[in-house]
Amino acid sequence: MNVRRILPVAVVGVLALVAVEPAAAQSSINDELITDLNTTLLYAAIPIAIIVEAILIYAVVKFKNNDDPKPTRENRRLEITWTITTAVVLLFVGLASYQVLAVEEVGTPIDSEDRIEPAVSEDLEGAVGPYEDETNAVEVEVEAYTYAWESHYDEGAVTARNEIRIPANRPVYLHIYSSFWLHMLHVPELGLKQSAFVGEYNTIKTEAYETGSYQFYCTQYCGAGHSQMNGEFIVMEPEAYDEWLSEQRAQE
Ligand SMILES: [Cu+2]
Repeated sequence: MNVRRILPVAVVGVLALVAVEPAAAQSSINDELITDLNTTLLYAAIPIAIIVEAILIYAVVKFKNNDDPKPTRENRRLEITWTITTAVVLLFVGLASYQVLAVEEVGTPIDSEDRIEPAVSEDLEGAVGPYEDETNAVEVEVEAYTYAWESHYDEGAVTARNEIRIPANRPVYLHIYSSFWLHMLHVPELGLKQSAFVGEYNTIKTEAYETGSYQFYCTQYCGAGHSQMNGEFIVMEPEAYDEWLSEQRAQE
């Protein structure tokens, strides 16, 4: 067996894997960014893994009956090659990751002059409002306490328990905080995760593509009632959301 025979097999294996990859529908921009990065890194990792394994198997087979092994002497060309190759791989991983981490839906929205004041009900720092040109943006306050969640809409005019509702296809800012020690909001299917601190808002941004009901829960162990800290994250049609909100407003 030699490298010339192993390499074509490796290449065909990678291509086959790429071909059978199903085109998954993404539920939110956050989920899309994270899944795409994962796929990109996987496609870089698979050929590297196959090449390394192929060289290993080749060496095992070729040198298995060597009764008089000689130590490898200094090989400058080989050392330069693997140093540069590793640097290129790490640079690729770093750049690909940075491009996603720098996006505010995965990183954190940062306050700037072209944003409006956040619509929040508590007198706390840290909340970041939508951009001036995001006229259809929605802001929801998410409050964690021991042991449940409350979502507040319209600066506290409407409140719901263990349920968070947002419209699809509109920018959404979730201002998360805790009224009693540390908790963490996690909506796995939408790629959302952020700590709920006491005395400070943490804003995360999303835009959901698929209407439906997703589970959310506390992912920071917080005490005896931790397992009850879950609820429904509901993505609604924009018109249905507006209707629901005005109905709630009329009731309260
Ligand atoms: Cu918890």
